[in-house]
Amino acid sequence: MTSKELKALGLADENLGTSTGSKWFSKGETISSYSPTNGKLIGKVQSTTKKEYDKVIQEAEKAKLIWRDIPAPKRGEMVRQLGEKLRELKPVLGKLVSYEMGKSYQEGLGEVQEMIDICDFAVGLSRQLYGNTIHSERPGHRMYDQYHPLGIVGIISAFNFPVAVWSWNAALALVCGDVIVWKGSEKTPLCALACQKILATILKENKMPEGISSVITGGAEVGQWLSEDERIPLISATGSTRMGKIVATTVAQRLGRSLLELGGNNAIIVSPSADLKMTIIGAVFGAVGTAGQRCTSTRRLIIHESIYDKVKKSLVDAYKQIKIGDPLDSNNHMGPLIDTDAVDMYLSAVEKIKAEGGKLLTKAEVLKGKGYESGCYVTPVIAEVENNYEIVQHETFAPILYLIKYTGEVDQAIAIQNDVKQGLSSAIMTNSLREAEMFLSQNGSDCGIANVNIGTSGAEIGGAFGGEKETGGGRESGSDAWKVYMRRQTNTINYTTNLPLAQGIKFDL
Ligand code: UN1
Repeated sequence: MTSKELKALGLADENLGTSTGSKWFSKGETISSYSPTNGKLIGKVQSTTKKEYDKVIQEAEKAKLIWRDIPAPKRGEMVRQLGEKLRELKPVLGKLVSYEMGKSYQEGLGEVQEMIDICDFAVGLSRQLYGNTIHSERPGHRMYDQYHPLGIVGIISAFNFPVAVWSWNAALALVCGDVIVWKGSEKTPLCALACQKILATILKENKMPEGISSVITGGAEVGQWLSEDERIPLISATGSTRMGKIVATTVAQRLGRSLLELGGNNAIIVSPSADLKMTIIGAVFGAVGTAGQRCTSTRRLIIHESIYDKVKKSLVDAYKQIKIGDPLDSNNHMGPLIDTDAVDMYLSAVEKIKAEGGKLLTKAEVLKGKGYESGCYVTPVIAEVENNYEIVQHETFAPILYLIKYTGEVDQAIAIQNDVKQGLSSAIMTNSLREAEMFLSQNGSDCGIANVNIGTSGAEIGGAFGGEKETGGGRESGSDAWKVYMRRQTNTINYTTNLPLAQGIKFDL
């Protein structure tokens, strides 16, 4: 990343960290952002102080009164401009994502493409924030429901999708008439600041006030301020189940609304009729893409015993082809983990697999030598395990793929697939219509995402994204996910001179 590229993203200034729009102010502690690709310092930012936080929320409170009065299609127009700007900046923003987070450049570009896609989606949505009309049981009465802006939406996002997850929330919240306050991950602060700069410029060009889009920076404490804050009706949080439980209980204490998108333990069922070529590509991309650090990463393969050995051999062969190294070099398939703490988690998971009786089919090691100086590069692992191992039940954010054998019919595989606490993404590779429909039925996958003949990761923007059980139940992005960003109001209007009561109740004076 050259200084010219950082400048193109507005990241050349000093003292970035907290912003209410075009105004930046930061007196907090310094956070240094190092690239996991080479261990080099990318930049320094300031974390948000409590005083600055309160200033941000005050500005947001003022701005929400103005923003909610702007017609939704006009708000959509500004989101359209955001999408246009992202198209222009896609190569350089994708590069920053790759450099600061460590995913491959292709995936960095893909992430910016998700941002563009959600902007497009939100622009259309800005003319489609529909309520229903309802036929009243009373004569001369009309009923309908309508959606109003909520106010301030707090967004907490994780390092693994340092720009896209914000945009899913931001684009929808903005067209819904909400103002946004975002705490990105302290592991990828520059990505967050770059996004804020882009949006703030657009809002300023449109002569919008400060406070429509704000960014705050810091660790769990800063997230806690958001969760506790009664001025913020909705907190949308993406990250670990551990974090989500803290956010959910804090927000629930004040009866606020939370939208949670938490951990997954995603499986692909490989049935006897599966197309093995597709299966291997889908499984390998799902397991090693983003170095296994997507919520939707493929963690488990549940393979029928009749094809188990064949699939196992093909996978081990495929893993031999995987090139690990600088994610900005398009010859490499897999980049580093986010930091050395993640490497420690990977190593400890490998130890647990062995201790519980699992068998490693590939070598688990931290790579050393030229190109691997950051200490964050590891080899992807395939392990034969049982589904009930404690470590298998747990989401490890690393490229570790578990192979589990099933016997009998597809219901056996579905039972294994559902026998975890998480419920985000799932898939079946099959050419049997009966198996596919069974998997998608009420007796099938219990996940928020269930795919047939594609892998577990790489969801499109048009669908609602999220999952059940410990994944938190929230839905973001497509379909009718927008409804959670608005408050619903039911209206009944009487255009007669009588006052009939519902349920036929008689009450005369
Ligand atoms: C995440 O990991 O938090 O489906 C989001 C996918 C991406 C989004 C993942 N579109 O893999």
